[in-house]
Amino acid sequence: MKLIFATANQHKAEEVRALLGRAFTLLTPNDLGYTEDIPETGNTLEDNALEKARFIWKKFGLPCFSDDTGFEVEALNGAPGVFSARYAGEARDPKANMQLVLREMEGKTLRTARFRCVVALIMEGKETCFEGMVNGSILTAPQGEQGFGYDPVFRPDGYDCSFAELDLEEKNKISHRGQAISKLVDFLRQYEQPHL
Ligand code: ITT
Repeated sequence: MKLIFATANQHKAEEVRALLGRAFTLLTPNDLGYTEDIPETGNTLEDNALEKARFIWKKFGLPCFSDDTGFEVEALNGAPGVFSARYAGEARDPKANMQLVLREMEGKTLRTARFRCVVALIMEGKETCFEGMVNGSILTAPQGEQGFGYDPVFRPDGYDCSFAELDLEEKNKISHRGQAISKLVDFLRQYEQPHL
């Protein structure tokens, strides 16, 4: 099955490709020659995920899904949340975003944090959303080189390392995105061609 993943983030695409396996051919807008921004102007992850999926669906008319993810820190009242990509400004610099969150967390003892991910699918014109979430805590300094975004400062519950110290398969097993994509795959089973 051919699916478009409405993202400009190649790290997300790499994680999702590993999760979907061979039953799906995953294309990104970039693979189809579209290199401009995909609008995301909503105030919730759900709104943004739907906006991105609708935009790409209208452009290409192929089955399509998107992913909107927020890093939610309890002591910051859920920030950066839906503003995770541009927390430190319109440059959308992941390192600057992470450093800003760390500065705002200086001296705070409440370290609870989570990633929440909403995947929006448009299939035969019908919209469906899937959610994944992973609880953990925010570290006081970055650790590890793998992953992307806020991974170096997030320690998932039950682990003594950051997301950036796990390899892609290990992160996928427990991550917000891994959970949401696993629900997407279950849902897509109904569209599989029966084997004769
Ligand atoms: P697309 O909208 O093109 O998919 P994006 O990077 O803008 O890509 P989001 O709007 O979902 O993605 O923004 C989420 C922000 O949170 C962004 O800065 C990412 O770097 C970060 N992020 C997303 N998923 C993450 C993950 O699994 N681990 C760490 N940081 C993540």
